[in-house]
Amino acid sequence: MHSHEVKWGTGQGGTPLNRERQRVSLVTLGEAAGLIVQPTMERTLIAVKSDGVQRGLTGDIISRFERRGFKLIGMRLVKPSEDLAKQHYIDLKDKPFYAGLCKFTSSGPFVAMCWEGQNIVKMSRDMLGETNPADSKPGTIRGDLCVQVGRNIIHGSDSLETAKKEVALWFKPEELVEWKSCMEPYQYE
Ligand code: IDP
Ligand code: MG
Repeated sequence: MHSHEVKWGTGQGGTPLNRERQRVSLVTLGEAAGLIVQPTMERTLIAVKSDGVQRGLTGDIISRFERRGFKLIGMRLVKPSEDLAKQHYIDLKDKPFYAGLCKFTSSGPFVAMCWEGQNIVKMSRDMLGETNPADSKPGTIRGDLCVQVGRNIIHGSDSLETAKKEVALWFKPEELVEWKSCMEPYQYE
């Protein structure tokens, strides 16, 4: 809950406790009416690629996102078609490694996940490390768990705009689950 994001009307005076009560009921009303959206909450596509799944690293990767405090709202284990892989990596279509990358991706298995959290697009990219594991710092996923750029085990959307496109590419709206985490008050103030 971000009290500073709630715009007050006039004349709400009274004790701090009363003001807090008013704030809470206004926020609840606003949320119920769909008027208050938490503007900094983001969704991103994180995927354990086939090398990561084959190497048994799916659990470790999920665990890192859970422990960081992000919320899993969609997950699918798939063997992507070559068309889907090509679409996913469309921005790289002119690169010499594009065909091999798409072929490898479509060999599956591939764990596509949608994660939600404040500022998650940038924070998850930081968790991944650099594209080339050789440049990735220890402590990052790629810096801890892999060696070569063509086998860098994980995908993460690189911008909010890309994230929206990629989440829509891998998930139908009904495959994303809206749920309230009981830990939220201990992760966000
Ligand atoms: P990213 O995964 O860190 O966002 P991108 O530049 O979007 O990196 O590249 C997508 C994927 O293509 C990389 O994760 C990697 O698997 C593969 N890739 C990128 N550069 C190379 C390369 O030089 N050789 C082989 N594969 C590459
Ligand atoms: Mg990328």
